[in-house]
Amino acid sequence: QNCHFDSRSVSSLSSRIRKRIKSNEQSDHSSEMEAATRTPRFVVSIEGNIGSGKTEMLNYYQKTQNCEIVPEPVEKWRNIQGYNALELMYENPERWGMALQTYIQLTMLQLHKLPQEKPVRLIERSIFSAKYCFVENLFRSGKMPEIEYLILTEWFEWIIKTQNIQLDLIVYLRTDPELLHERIMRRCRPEEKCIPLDYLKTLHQLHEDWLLHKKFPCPAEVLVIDGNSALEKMPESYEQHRNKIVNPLTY
Ligand code: D5M
Repeated sequence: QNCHFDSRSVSSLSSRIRKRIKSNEQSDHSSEMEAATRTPRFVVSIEGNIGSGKTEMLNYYQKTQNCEIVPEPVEKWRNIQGYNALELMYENPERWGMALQTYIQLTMLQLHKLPQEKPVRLIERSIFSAKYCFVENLFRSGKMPEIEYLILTEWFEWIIKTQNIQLDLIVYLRTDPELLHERIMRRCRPEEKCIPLDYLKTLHQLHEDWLLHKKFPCPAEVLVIDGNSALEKMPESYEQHRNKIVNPLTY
């Protein structure tokens, strides 16, 4: 099954969009903010394991006029005033996991809060996957002490409660870990050369638990796209789902 989007969720999605448009229209009368609040807004996060093709998908939709792209801030994680937090975490997760995850939580929140200029925003991952997949993985594998996990969780819950993070649709690029491992070895990012297959398998299971089995709170409808095709073939799937993803306001 390469598409997981039943008609019930589509119709509830459209009614949620209508409500959102209505509430944006209403807020027009009272709000001081100009164009940004007048435009109906829709936010989609592109989720998936490492190497699942998120960047390629964002690049593909970048050409769409009504759509803005917000990539994951990996370069920030690689250079905190000269420190490569991502590399440190891969080298010694017990020591650096908390530092990296605190910074990822901050930088993802900053992304979510960027003013939205176009009707549709595609964001690469989210503060939710950082917590439910990556932090959870560090904790469950015994690489993050419980006290650090609890502190991150308290921060996360406070952020979700107070920061009004909009997310309307999650696109899940669902890809077999074995294939991801091959792709990652081929792309040769220096930090990632030692990523074991087991790490990808655990992350895969956490994505499944979150987005399919709903073992963690799921903040939006989920559209599953099979990420196992060759990356050059993926545009066929992007086209098949174009309206749901980048034209949801007219869909
Ligand atoms: O992710 C880019 C790199 O960043 C990849 O090595 C995985 C890593 N990454 C992304 N998010 C996290 C969190 N939250 N914790 C730890 N490591 C993370 P890519 O999948 O290539 O976009």
